[in-house]
Amino acid sequence: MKMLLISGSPYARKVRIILRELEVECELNMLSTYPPTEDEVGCYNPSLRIPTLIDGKEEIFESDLIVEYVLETYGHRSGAHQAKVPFLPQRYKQETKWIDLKRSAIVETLIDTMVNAAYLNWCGLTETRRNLMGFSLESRWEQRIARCLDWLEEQATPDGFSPGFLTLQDIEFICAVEWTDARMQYPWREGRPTLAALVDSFADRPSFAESQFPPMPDFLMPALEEQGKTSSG
Ligand SMILES: N[C@@H](CCC(=O)N[C@@H](CS)C(=O)NCC(=O)O)C(=O)O
Repeated sequence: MKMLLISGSPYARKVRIILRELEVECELNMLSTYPPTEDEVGCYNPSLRIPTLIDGKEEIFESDLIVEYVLETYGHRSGAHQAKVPFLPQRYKQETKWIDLKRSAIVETLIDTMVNAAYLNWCGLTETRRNLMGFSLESRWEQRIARCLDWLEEQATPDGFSPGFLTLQDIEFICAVEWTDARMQYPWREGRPTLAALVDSFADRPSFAESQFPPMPDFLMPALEEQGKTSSG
């Protein structure tokens, strides 16, 4: 099995963490250029995005589908149960199905919005004018990010969203906020002590420690400084 990815992708990192938790061998094919080219990814994934997983004849894309595939195919691996806080190799627990799925959905909205906000900023667009419907995209996104984080703060415990286990929702959330720490200066910890404690509680776990995001590339540093100025007013 091999996966096409870049080391700075929050979508790829969650798959990496799950593979590591399940002790599934996978060749990590780190792409050296960004964005992925037609030649590298186009023959596997029409969206031209990573992560893309190739397992024999099966080519899987979209990180959530990759997660489903990995859990269905390799979720029974015993390694998953050996840790003190075991990884729960399923998308949700039956008794908390809808809340688990809603948490995953909100975390996905959170990371998509944060990535869009960062990309807009890296285009030099720190303030767009109101659109034809009368609202500005970035203030709507800012509002959404804050509301999603506040909603998650109410749901979290310092030991995870379902204490006693490492769940998919914990992994998805940690990948989302640690990406923002590495790529934009968004103060998500402020006023959200439970989420901060949750992230810190898993920091030393090998699957997280080994897949940390690399530092911001030099060519994005000016944008990061600009973001810092904007968020501190
Ligand atoms: N919904 C997709 C998002 C994947 C995604 O946006 N990947 C980024 C890297 S973090 C990418 O490949 N971007 C290239 C592009 O937008 O052309 C997933 O969950 O896999």
